[in-house]
Amino acid sequence: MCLVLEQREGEGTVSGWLKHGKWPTWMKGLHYYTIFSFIALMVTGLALDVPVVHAVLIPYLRILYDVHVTLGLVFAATLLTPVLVRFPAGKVLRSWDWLFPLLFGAAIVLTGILVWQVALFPTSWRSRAFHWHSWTSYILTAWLLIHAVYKTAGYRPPADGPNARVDPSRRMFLKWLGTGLAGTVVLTVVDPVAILRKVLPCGGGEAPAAPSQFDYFYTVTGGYPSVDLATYRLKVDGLVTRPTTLRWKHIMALKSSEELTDFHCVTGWSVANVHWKGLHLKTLADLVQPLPQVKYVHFYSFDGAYTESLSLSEAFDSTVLLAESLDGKPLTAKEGAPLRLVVPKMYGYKSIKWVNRVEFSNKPLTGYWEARGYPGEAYLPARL
Ligand SMILES: Nc1nc2c(c(=O)[nH]1)N[C@H]1C(S)=C(S)[C@@H](COP(=O)(O)O)O[C@H]1N2
Ligand SMILES: [Mo]
Repeated sequence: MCLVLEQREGEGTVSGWLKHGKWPTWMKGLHYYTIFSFIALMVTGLALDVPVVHAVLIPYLRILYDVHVTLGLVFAATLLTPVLVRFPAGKVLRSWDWLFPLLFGAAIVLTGILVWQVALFPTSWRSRAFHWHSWTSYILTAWLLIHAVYKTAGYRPPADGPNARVDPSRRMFLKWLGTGLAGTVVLTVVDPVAILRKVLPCGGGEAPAAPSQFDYFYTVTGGYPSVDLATYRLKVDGLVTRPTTLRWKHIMALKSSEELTDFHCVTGWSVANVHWKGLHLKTLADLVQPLPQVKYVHFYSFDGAYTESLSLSEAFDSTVLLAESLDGKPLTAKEGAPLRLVVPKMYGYKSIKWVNRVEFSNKPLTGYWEARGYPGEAYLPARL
């Protein structure tokens, strides 16, 4: 009888749940859902972020990306549930238990949105947001682990310490969430780490990254192949009148063009203002004279695994280059030397590195990533 009365006294209120140690089932469920979805977000996030893990999970990256975004959006919604919960007078919760996940959760969600909505925000925001997205996630993970250890050990913080009990009114909750969001915007726009590196003589060791520097180099074969320019050959064949094999000096003698573009990998990182130099596909086509029935251009890499394909009109777009130099320097092996495709209007996976064969064809070819679920037409979403 007594038990029933006590339960009723605190029914539906946070104070009641805590006082009687009885959280309603849905609230408990939500708490565990948030924790497990965060773990799932970390696992899928790591798969997308860490090149070594990335390389192993290649066939699943597309699905992992979709799962990551969906889980992230639901995670964002669960962060907002305290807005809906009634906090009556006398409620008791520990401040850091709320403050920390809210600040960092908000930062993670917001940077995630900046990364995901590639078309809506400037490229420089996207690249910074990508870094902050990982850092805030690692920090929240560390906190989550500490939190879990303390909770399982049954630790109760002293009443007057930094973990003292507080009264998280809805207003306070919104303030914390707002601080997280505002902090993220400041971090993303101002990029204090870059400023610190400039200001502190000892800060960071390496010189600050130039805006167009690539941080990530991808390969699907576990290595970066290299070739001697003296023995390098570019085969241009398929349905053409005059198939040919070009030596490096022939390629260098062809008319070259330059492009200043942003580069976006579908997994979230971007590089702003990349300066490419190379040749147009039209220049190659003029050499070999494709037959009228040609509809596609296929590209092959001497890494032995990667392939890509564009429709003839996509390939002849004036921004598409077979690039031999990046920011005024010849490509390095990691960057795809000596020749890589650059398709600025599409996601990075179209930009195949280490190209040694260009084939004009009337049949479509399923490229490396296309065989693993990525769309063949990889146009970036149009900027609004
Ligand atoms: N041969 C080859 N080309 C490739 C890749 C690869 O793994 N192998 N990765 C692609 C992807 S997914 C991207 S985002 C860009 C990355 O270019 P980077 O390695 O120069 O940063 O190269 C593309 N071209
Ligand atoms: Mo990519």
